[in-house]
Amino acid sequence: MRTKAEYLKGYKDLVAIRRLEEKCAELYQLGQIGGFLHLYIGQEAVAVGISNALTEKDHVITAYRDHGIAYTQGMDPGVIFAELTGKIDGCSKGKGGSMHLADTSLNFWGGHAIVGAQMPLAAGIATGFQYLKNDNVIVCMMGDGATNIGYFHEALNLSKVWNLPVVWLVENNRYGMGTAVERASAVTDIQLKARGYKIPSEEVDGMSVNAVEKAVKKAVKHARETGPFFLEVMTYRFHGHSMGDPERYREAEEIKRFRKEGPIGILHAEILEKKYATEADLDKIHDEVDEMIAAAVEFAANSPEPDPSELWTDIYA
Ligand SMILES: Cc1ncc(C[n+]2csc(CCOP(=O)(O)OP(=O)(O)O)c2C)c(N)n1
Ligand SMILES: [Mg+2]
Repeated sequence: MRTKAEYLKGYKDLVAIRRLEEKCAELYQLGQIGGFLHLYIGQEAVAVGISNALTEKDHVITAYRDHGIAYTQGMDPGVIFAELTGKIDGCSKGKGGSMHLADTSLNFWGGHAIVGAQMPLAAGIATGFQYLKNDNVIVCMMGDGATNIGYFHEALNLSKVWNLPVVWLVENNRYGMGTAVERASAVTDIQLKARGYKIPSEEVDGMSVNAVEKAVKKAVKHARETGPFFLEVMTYRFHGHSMGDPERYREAEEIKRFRKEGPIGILHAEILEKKYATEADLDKIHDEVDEMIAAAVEFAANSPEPDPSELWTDIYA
């Protein structure tokens, strides 16, 4: 982000993801969202930074913590809520749900619930791009926990052997479910894992939209021109792993410390310092977002249930 308009758009996107997620928690508690629900609160700057950095040639794939990146890739919040609540106007007519938002017309190849499953898929998509010589790149997001999975090593290895146009992007939020990185990973400086496959890597401040945007731009350029690049984005999730997590594995103090330096507060202060907006202007952005989210929830509420015949459409078996 450079211009005033870009900063304000970035701020609005952060707040929109936050409100969208808060509303999800509410709908879950009301029993309107079934299955699992993994909130993105605290990690918003990663999605905003990634989408800011991408061009129409660039694509994204991720894991199940996918609402934020779906939104920044352009998925309408009404469509997101419809999918989450199992309605016909959802991106997969309500059949995918929270962990499987996807719309390839938005260059978004989806959320994936099997930890690490998106990595071989990303390598395959990148192989397709390379074969078609279309200059496209895919950014494959994953959690820290996913870097201990076999898929990770297979996908990274092949991506370097074939110099595929892929950016491996780890969202290191310090935990995989209730397990801290240092309890699950022999190498806690996760970006070093990429070096084992001769893939260049960098650590990035995931609380800063601009830091993520800058790093992703550089990584995508490398992927387009040379081959894979690896980013370890340091972030933190403010809520539990999924709904109903008793969170016995971390101290309340730790959460408080990260919340104080959260992505929205950081950008809020930066915008005021640059005099790009006043407090009142930023309050107005919050009001606009509240209206947008309320309209989106209403859209989903009014969307019909899928017809039972939909059970047999758009499936493989
Ligand atoms: C192959 C596989 N093993 C285990 C699980 C259960 N599981 C769901 S999320 C998760 C933790 C993953 O943590 P991380 O990759 O750090 O992502 P985060 O939830 O922190 O975003 C596990 C083990 C799964 N979904 N798939
Ligand atoms: Mg994690």
